[in-house]
Amino acid sequence: MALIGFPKDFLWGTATSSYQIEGAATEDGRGESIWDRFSKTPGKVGDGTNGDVACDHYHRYREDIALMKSLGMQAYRFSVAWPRILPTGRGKVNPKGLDFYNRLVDGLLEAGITPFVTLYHWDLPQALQDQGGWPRRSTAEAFVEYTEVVARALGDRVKNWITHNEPWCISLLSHEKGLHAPGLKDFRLALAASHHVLLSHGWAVPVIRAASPGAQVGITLNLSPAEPASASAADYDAFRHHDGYFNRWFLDPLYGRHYPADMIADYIKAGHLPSEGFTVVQPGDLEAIAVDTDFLGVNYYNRAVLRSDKVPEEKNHPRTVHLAPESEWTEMGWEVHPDSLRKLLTRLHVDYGPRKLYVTENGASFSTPPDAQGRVPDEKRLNFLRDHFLAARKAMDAGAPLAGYFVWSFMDNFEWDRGYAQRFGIVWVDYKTQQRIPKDSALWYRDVIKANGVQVP
Ligand code: PNW
Repeated sequence: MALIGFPKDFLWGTATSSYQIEGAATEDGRGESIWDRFSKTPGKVGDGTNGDVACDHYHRYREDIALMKSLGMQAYRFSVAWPRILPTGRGKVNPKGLDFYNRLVDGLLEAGITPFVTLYHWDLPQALQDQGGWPRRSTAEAFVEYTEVVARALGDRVKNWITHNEPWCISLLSHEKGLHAPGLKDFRLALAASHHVLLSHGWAVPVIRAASPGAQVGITLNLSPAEPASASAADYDAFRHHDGYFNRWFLDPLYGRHYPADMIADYIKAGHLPSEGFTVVQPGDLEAIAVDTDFLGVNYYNRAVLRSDKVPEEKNHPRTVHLAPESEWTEMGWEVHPDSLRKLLTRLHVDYGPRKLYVTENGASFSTPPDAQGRVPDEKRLNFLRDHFLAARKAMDAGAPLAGYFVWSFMDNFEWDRGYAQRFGIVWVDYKTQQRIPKDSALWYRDVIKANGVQVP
């Protein structure tokens, strides 16, 4: 056995988000979020469930922190529920909402765990949705007000901030495809939402810095490393479009370029933008979005292989094809492809040059119930994590400034439109008893953290 080591100050942790774990949906003055509304709309969540109780983390956070500590976690990425802080999105602050995150942060620091706070992981106050939500510019203004409240309350102790989780999901998955709240299917609204999410990031960064001296601030994107299925020009064009749609549309403006011209042309041609172009962009917006950040957060799950033939159910985009029969697939139907993480991190370093990178999410859905002895043998997840850690390590050898890794997720939780059917946790959650059982992958991860490296044969 040999140890593939990581740098001395490399941060190992796990990630969660508020709506997926907290429960206590109507407690202590929390307002309604778009995910409360969406998940209770029949037909939106596969197994008909919602986040009313979830992992009951709102009441069990002390035990959860103790479990993290026992597993040797060095960092924990969680999100703040906007409707706990400002129940109707703007205006009067709900002190009980802030109290919860104050207790959580204090508990983490006492346990020696570094908190990484995501300000927006999808639970928009329903009241703001009723006024138009992210397609409206006023929602970006509201986000900055909310950010200031949270950064002032926690900024003395929290020094790592993520403005948004996955702008592509917030805008396109939710407003174009309609699969996530608010469940709209309108490409123009989706593109307007994407701009206002990025704009709100740009405006929020200086506000966080002012309230939290010495803060490290970044944004998290879900990125889709892609490749053409063949060397044909048509497949290359399918790849170009996919890369523009998922990756460059967000990366280019964040790193000081305009929205990609080839995508604007595609969208005008398809009728998703007016012939004048991306008219929601106002003077000064691109400068705001290109604000200097300390790190880029990367959520990586799978790659895409593109070919140009269109399929009826996906009229808007070239289809993704599965070309590798030898690949393994997770229960989400996602291909296991660790080398694409290496390529992605290397590409980000070369093409965009972020000061630092964090993998803010990476993990796999495999459901492996406890055996008769109460052990949870999730060998597939363990192998998945090991291979991805090693791929990330290779990207670091190629110069990618990766500073830490957050496994998705600390525990099984509410997997959005899939409900509780998909389990991403390294800790098993029994939703009847709320018992937590560290899976084999969690025990293995504890050893990785302790050794600050991965044992390979
Ligand atoms: C991310 N897609 O979501 C989220 O940040 C997590 O909250 C979530 O639990 C995790 O990944 C696992 O799904 C995504 O359709 C959801 O491409 C859907 C997609 C991507 C990311």
